[in-house]
Amino acid sequence: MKNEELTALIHRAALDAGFDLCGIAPATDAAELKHFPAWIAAGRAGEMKYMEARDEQGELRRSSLARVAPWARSVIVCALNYNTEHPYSTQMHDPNKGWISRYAWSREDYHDAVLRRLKQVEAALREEPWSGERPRPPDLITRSYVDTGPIVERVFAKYAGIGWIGKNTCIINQKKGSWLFLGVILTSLDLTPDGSAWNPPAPDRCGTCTRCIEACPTDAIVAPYQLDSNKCISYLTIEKRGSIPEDLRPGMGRHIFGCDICQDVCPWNRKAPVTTAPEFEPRPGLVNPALAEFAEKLAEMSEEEFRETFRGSPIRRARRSGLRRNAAIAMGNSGNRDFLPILDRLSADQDESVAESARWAKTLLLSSAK
Ligand code: B12
Ligand code: SF4
Ligand code: SF4
Repeated sequence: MKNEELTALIHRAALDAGFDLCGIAPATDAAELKHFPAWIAAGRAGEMKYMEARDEQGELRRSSLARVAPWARSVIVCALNYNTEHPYSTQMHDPNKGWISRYAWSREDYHDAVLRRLKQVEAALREEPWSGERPRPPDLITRSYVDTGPIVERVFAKYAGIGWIGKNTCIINQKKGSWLFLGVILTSLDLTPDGSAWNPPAPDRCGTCTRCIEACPTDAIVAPYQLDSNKCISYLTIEKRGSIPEDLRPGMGRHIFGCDICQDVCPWNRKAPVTTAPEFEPRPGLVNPALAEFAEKLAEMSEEEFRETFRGSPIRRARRSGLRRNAAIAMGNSGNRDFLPILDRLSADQDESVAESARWAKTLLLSSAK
């Protein structure tokens, strides 16, 4: 089998597995990776210590694939559309309701949904192309990752032709928009990098647009293509443990988990197609949930009930404590004094980050004009 045939087989396997896009990048360190050490040095990763993992020589693992996986020759990048037919956060203005990020509505955690499909492509690559004429290389290595590898996935997605890196730092595809999850397969095979008619590499199509930068309520996009996690609502509501810095709370609006604003306002998402993957159909109660109900339900749940209710959901990452803290802040930002009684109760909560956030929210509501 010729190299082009191998590439075609991978594309076909990716489509069969249900991916929307697939491309192949060389496993070389692209220029964009040079920004990574500076990003870490500036503290942009906040408390996400896993981003700072270093090798024995003390080098950041994610800054060089050539160093961390010298055996890898190619990176197969696959993308899965998770968009469903529901309005954008920027269209929802009910002060009684909060926002959970589009990607987290799903019935199955995206890590599992993407990894399952990657394993299918990996199996096809390990089994199908080889015959007596072209026996499988005995030292063939393949490794699938969704977030978990020492890789800045978006850089390889760019060189695989999946899309360009937008000023909001997301991978955007000209036809599919940016509601895409990424997954990568590293392989020791020297595959022909992409550029097929199916998926040609795309130039940067942000042009003079700066909508995402202007729309970000916490100014987290500190410069085009540069995001400071410490300020990003996605980081604050999902990754940050304990209290959220007070100066950032007003900008969080009514976000309970994640944030979609810099993608909602992107012109390339105006006509984004919807997914065909059934696991991304929203779970009941997660699209624009009523804040009081959401907070009450969480308050009544034990930790075990929480784990059970959200089994297989990305929501679990924020933990029950984080979600309750976020809901309290969201109620404060709602401007709706009907939330005062529930905030009163939460102010005496055993969980100090919930109690403290509720007290902050109460003060904010009481100080705002009626
Ligand atoms: C840590 C992380 C986060 C952090 C930090 C985000 C960030 N922008 O770095 C937080 C928690 C904030 C986050 C939020 C989100 N995330 Co996230 N996240 C990751 C993770 C695990 C690592 C990202 C990383 O390495 N960041 C480090 C920075 C330096 O890299 P980068 O932003 O990609 O930046 C590169 C380019 O911008 C480049 N660059 C290009 N041109 C230029 C020009 C200049 C001048 C400069 C300086 C740099 C530069 O330099 C960087 C590389 O060194 C990846 C999975 C993975 N392993 O890659 C998912 C990932 C990026 N996240 C994803 C998603 C879906 C989200 C959210 C949409 C979730 C949500 N709705 O809340 C938001 C989007 C926020 C946003 N605008 O980025 C998807 C993105 C898919 C896509 N279409 O792009 C990924 C790929 C997960 C996946 N497997 O699908 N995430
Ligand atoms: S996800 Fe939200 S907070 Fe983070 S950069 Fe985008 S708009 Fe800003
Ligand atoms: S909103 Fe504009 S600048 Fe931002 S990513 Fe989309 S096209 Fe690029």
